[in-house]
Amino acid sequence: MRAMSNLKRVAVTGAAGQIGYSLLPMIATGGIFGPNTKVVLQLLEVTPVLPSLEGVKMELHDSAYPLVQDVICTDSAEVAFKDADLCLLVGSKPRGKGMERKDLILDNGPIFIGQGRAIAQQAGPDVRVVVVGNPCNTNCLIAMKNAKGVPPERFTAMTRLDQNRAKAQLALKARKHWSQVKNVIIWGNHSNTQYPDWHHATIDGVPAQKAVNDDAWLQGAFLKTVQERGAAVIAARGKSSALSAAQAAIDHARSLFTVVDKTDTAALCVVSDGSYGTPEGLISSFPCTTDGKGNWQIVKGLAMDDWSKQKAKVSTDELVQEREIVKHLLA
Ligand code: NAX
Repeated sequence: MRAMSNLKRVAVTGAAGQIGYSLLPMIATGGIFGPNTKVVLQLLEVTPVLPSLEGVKMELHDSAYPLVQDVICTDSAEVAFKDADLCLLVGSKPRGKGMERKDLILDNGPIFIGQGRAIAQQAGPDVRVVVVGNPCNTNCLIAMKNAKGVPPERFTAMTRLDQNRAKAQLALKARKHWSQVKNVIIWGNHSNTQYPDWHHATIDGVPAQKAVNDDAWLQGAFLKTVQERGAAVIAARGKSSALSAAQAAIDHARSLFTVVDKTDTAALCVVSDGSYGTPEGLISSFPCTTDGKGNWQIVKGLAMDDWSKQKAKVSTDELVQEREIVKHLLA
């Protein structure tokens, strides 16, 4: 068995973006690998943004983080992913005015072909990949398919922000603390079709449905609030979620490297094995446990009534459509 290294190489794409700016300090202070593991930050940006990335590097130096060993800035995916233990793929093109989701998908797809290939060629033998850049599920699928020789299980996409949002909403409604909310599930796509499922959740040990005691709210306002939260933050802040997205990326990555058991499962978008009627091969959100060594398992056998199955299907149907749109990019 290989000894666990106390130095990790973490590649972050889109590192000069707004999520990057919140995320890098969290990695630098041990948010993913803990307070005893040193990190090398390998930061990727598009060429025109390199001057701004240099500014971020200056600030990382000026913070004199004890854990940070080096900061590498580059516009080459091959350099950024060299020997990486973890690749956080945050960078992608934003949705322009009047742009349809389909155009966004097609615009971003090619980025993840190149990055998938570069990961296969350059990353470390135990690499794990977390895709944050939207449309994250389908981008993850493209990267996974183009990373020849890298096991598909190494690729995950992020619905942790949706899970955290759902936890917070349930806690606020039940007048409890969010740390007392366990086992909220997110099914499907990181989009407004996602299904935040409270049926297996507990709040302070009490089934969420009982603790909330308002089925109309759960099926209506709760669902909509979580599904539309990204847009609500943009409306309020004038910018998309960054701080909470960075925290979710940290939570997601940390949950791969610390044991997660059935007492509070992690929402991870992983390659479907057909569980819960999700078509095989899609990158879809499931409730997962992890072994703390970077490996996840989908929790099996959870009951879903017809209402829940229908809600989840709407979202997995959307993923099927997205896969169809990018099928020419799936090597
Ligand atoms: P920003 O536009 O602030 O930053 C994105 C950065 O990516 C830019 O600096 C850009 O130059 C860079 N970039 C673009 N193409 C690149 C490429 N080929 N290689 C490397 N870097 C590249 O966006 P930000 O707010 O940071 O959001 C980043 C991504 O996260 C977006 O796609 C966004 O939609 C997505 N989100 C995903 C979430 C999730 O839950 N999965 C939630 C938050 C966020 O909306």
